[in-house]
Amino acid sequence: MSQIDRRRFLVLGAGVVVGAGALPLLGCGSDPLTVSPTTTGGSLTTFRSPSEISSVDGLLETTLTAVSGMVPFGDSERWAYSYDGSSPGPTLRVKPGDLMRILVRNKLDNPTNLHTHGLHVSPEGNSDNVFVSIGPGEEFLFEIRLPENHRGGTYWYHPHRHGYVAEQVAGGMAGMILVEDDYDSDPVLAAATERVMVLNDPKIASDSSAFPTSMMDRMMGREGDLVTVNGVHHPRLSVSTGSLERWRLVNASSSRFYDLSLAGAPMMLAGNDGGLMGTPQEIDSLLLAPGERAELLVPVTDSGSINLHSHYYNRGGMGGSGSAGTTDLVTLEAVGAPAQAAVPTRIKGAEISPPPAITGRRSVEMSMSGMSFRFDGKTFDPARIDQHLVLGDVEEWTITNTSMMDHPFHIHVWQFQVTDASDRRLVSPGLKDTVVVPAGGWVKFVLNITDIPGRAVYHCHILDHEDQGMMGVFEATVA
Ligand SMILES: [Cu+2]
Repeated sequence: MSQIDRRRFLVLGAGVVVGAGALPLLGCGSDPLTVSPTTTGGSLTTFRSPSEISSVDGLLETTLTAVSGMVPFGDSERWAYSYDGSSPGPTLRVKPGDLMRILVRNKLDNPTNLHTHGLHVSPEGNSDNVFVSIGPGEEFLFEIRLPENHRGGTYWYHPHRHGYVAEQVAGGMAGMILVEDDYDSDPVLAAATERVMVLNDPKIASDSSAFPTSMMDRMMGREGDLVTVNGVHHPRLSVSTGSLERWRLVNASSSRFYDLSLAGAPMMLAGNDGGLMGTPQEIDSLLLAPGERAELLVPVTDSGSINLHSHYYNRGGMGGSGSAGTTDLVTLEAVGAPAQAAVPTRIKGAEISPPPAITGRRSVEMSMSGMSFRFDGKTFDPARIDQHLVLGDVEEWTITNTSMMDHPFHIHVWQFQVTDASDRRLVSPGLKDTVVVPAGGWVKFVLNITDIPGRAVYHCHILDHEDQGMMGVFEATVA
């Protein structure tokens, strides 16, 4: 079926399927749907959004039960780790100043815990404390208070129990945290269609036998069998011309990098790890490493297909190929007469100030030796403090990578501003908590150590590397 025929079929179909106002994307030549459609916003579509839990009167209270077993997958099921049988888990929507009271129940055979990736919150006690270990059959109540001045943005949660992180995250335990901000009320932005997109690449199997991994998998960082968006492989949906899409993406894969591009519409980068930026900018491609987030604005002007692709990316390593070929992540079918979509040129209140004057410098080295993954020549030791930080300092960190593989560097509690990198395309104008340090290369960023004391970690976000020791401990103390 040609493109024109297909569009006509879609438009005709819209009138034929009365009741749902639906757009049947079914049975189009060599492009069959294998996933049962669900109804979202009155349109027939296979795109699914995770369920959502919002805070009420400053409190978000919920239980997340870590389980293993079958989860829905297309017309069938697949074996997964999940929260309450749902992968991804529910989206948690909160405001600055809110308290998140989350009871984690562990029904797995291994220990787990909970990390709120990107949130500027205390890493101690029963807050975002990765030193907590919840054994099989146990439960733990996390109470995480967002500061009143917390920046809005796209954050996420996942297990962070050292030694089990890659398996549990690759298996599907992850969910989005959206922190609302005053700038979200920008009228053009508020009129956009917001979509959460949790990217993962699970192994597809009917039991847990898919999960033990080879030494090579652990060295390279395991990758799954195919890519899913909110647990669905290559979802499609229909949109109207003249509308603006706001996509909030997280790379929740344990190792896979996504080199993203969009065909059929412009792609504008409006924000990344630490929230929106004042001026959205049109981009051709975006590298999204494990742990990173992006906010994309997509104005839908013409009818036809819009495709979000991920391209092959070589992240280095011995005999490894990085992520597999070009992959379709999401396909939109735009319908309607051509209509210009409004796009915000400036988002008031989201501007990022340049970093303050530097008061000190620090260097950290990421290295590999056989199956040993290290920071500054050492593997993780929770009893050792590797970096002593002092509140009030503004430090320039230089992260070097002496290995043959890219490693995404992530630090807890803080957002930083990347100022320079050996691969210039990795320099982002926004606030970041995760950045790729290229094989044989380096990244410089400024860390403004303002206000939250405590002990936490920095690590490689290829989670197999973290599990094998590529993690260090910092402690921030009052001067
Ligand atoms: Cu790594």
